[in-house]
Amino acid sequence: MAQQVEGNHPTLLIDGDGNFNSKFVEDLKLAAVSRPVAVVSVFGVQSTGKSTLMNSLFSTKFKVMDASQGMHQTTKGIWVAKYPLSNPNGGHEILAIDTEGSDGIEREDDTKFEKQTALFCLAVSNTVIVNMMCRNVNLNNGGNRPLLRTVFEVMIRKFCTPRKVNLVFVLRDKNKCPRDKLEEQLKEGMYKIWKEMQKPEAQLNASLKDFFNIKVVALSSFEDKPEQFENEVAGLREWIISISTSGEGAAGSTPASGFADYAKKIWDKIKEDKDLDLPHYRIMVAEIRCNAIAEEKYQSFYESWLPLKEDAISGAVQGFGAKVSRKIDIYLSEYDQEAQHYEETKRDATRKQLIEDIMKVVKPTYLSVVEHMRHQILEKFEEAAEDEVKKNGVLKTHKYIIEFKNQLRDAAVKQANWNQDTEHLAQLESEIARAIDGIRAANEAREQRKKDEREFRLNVVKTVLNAAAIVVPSVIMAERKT
Ligand SMILES: Nc1nc2c(ncn2[C@@H]2O[C@H](COP(=O)(O)OP(=O)(O)O)[C@@H](O)[C@H]2O)c(=O)[nH]1
Ligand SMILES: [Mg+2]
Repeated sequence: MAQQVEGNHPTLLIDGDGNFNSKFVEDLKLAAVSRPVAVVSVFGVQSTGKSTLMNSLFSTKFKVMDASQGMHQTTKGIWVAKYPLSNPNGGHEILAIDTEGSDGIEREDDTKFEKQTALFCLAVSNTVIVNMMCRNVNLNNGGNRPLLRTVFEVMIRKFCTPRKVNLVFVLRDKNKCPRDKLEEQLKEGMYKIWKEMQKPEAQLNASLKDFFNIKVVALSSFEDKPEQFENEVAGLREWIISISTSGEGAAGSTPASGFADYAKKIWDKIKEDKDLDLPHYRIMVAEIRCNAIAEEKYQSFYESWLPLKEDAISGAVQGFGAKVSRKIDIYLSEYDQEAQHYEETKRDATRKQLIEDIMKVVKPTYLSVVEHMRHQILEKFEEAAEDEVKKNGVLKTHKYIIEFKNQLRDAAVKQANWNQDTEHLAQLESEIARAIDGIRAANEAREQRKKDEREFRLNVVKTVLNAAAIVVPSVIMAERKT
């Protein structure tokens, strides 16, 4: 299909017959890229300078019509190229998508591919550029009205919950008509389409703004004022990259390596075209990205937790709870920072899962710390109990329970969803009660023994005395006889 290409050279993503080129990942060397990808695509009527604009914006080499060969379609299908200046140390990989354009005579009777293309671009892009000539803003076809209708319908019918796409209208060949006026006319046209469009029951009151961040810019002519055009494009480039990589319209950033799978899945669904139920891009991407971030944070936590675990297993660690909680906080706040732009419900669910996974690691050690503390307290109690009984005749257990309560507080992991303090306390109380029973039983046995010994001694004395009572008088008698 496509020859080996890289960098700013484009590669075919979907050909004019709707075949998906899975090799585009190799062509663009995307497989190993873990950075998120931001996608900018372009729509519009054929031969209005779309490919020229993308080439100026992203230093790509999409095919441009050679005017000397007559007006004909140059970009068949959907093409993709990498913006070569993506920051290699971070930030986003920027992909530019060029489409063949609408209303070309080549597909006069067939708007199916055009709709499929629109749907595909909306599903995978952070920013969609709608390219049109200033002078055509008010025309039906030149003003992209049929295309816009398609785009809006696709957006409202195929994505059940709103996802925001930056929709940037680029008006070409700036003329004397002020941009504000053009913007007003353009928006009027859009709101009219939106109002007239049949909406699904659930979306009757939906507003255009729920789906799109709409911006309008005008550019000087590339043909007549090339320098001005380049200067304006430089500003536009910075701005488009910024809105595509941050804020609402960027919420769909997916790792470049995962983009291929997603794009393929979307295209397969679009081609099946049964009542399309696209996996919500934002949610799907949030799931992929948040899981990846959570996995990384889990690993980092795990590594930094091991020494603490070793210490805890070999004996109770002073301030165990605070130490663990602090560590967890570090990785959770890193997660929050890195996942902040992704869809909220997925982000929160993944965060909850991350905490649960961390707790699964922490809990056995926490329990062994608690057990260690309980044993120590019990030993302390048993040692002191003997003395206390001797001194006061009573056993005071309260202070041991309080001490254990304080220790439990010290060991508590604040992010944990378990709280078994009551059980731990009950266990210590019953162990102390058992110990008290033991001490009582031992005391009673001792007392009994003493009593028995006393009685025994008394009996011995009595027996001796009795014996003496018999023996002594007979001895006296015998003495008297002698
Ligand atoms: N008037 C005018 N012509 C342009 C502009 N940009 C490109 N063109 C010319 O329009 C023709 C079609 O350009 P191309 O980028 O292939 O259009 P596409 O079919 O929309 O991708 C080429 O001859 C370009 O040189 C522009 O800003 N103004
Ligand atoms: Mg083109």
